[in-house]
Amino acid sequence: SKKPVRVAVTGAAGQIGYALLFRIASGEMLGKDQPVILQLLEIPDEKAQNALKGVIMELEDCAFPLLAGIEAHSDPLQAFKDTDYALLVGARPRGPGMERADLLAANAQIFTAQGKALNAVASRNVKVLVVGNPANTNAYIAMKSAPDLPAKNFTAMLRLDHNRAASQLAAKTGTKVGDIKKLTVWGNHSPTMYADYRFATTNGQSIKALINDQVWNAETFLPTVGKRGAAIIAARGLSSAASAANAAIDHMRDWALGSNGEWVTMGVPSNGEYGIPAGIVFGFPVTTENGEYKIVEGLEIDAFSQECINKTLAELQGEQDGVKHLL
Ligand code: NAX
Repeated sequence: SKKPVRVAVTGAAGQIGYALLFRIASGEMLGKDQPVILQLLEIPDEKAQNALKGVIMELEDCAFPLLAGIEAHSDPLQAFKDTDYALLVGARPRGPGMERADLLAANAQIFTAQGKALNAVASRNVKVLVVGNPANTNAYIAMKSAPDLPAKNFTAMLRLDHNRAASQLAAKTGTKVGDIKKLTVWGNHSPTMYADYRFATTNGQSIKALINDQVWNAETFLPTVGKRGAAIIAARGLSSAASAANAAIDHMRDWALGSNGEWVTMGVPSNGEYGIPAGIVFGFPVTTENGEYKIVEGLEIDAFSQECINKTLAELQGEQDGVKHLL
């Protein structure tokens, strides 16, 4: 049987952690033949550490055959030791009265420390997914703080936006979500993201042609996908957790095991594709194979799309400028 791989998860006692860890341990992320060792990180706070102990008791009680070990940590230098995968979920949420700059600074501190720890102790091929918000900018900070690791291995989660868009399109076209291909989401994981179905098909038919309604695209579809997180908070009183965990599983599974030629959306550092300045962590369409992703190139960008991409890029550049002095 395969040698266990190490999977670090931060914010492990949080909502997303609770929806995520059991699925990783059951083999849904890395395959039903891949044993895993979970290296869980929480803040040193006693309440968080106790909650983490409770989650670990439940993981033990699942008796997952693939779960080869569980560790609880409060220090990233221990949690990231030799880790092959790192899911950075824990982040500082915006508190009452907290300014945007304060939020960026608090997260810059967390992701600088975690990037440095990954740089010091993780596997040299560690695959990093940042879920904690602002996800793209946090991934950028971690990447910049880990100069000895490949920059391309730092990614941000746009997959929830991608999956939300797919589900809206399936409903609109009356087709199955599993039949939708060649969908993508450009940009920042925020309401400015641009979910783009111009190339998408369902059962091989062009979704754009089926819908044929640019007003619906601009005034219904994009706002619905962009504000879906807020709609879930309004309905549930809590932010999306199970769907976020599911998206994290999808992102890592496709990266590790391949997308079989299909497009998926990942937030990855640009190499200048589509005029996005190099280094910016941006949602792109990618295909994945043999543990590597490749940005889909050569897509035509029409005027409406360019406007949307410019808007989400400007927001990301603003975030990046806001943390530059901290790196
Ligand atoms: P919770 O507040 O339930 O859990 C976060 C956990 O992280 C807490 O237990 C906290 O103690 C821990 N934590 C905080 N700082 C830490 C640090 N420096 N090291 C280790 N652990 C730390 O939040 P949850 O609902 O689980 O959401 C987690 C993050 O995901 C938030 O930043 C949230 O905004 C973000 N999201 C990102 C999404 C995406 O698509 N990229 C969607 C869902 C979600 O909103």
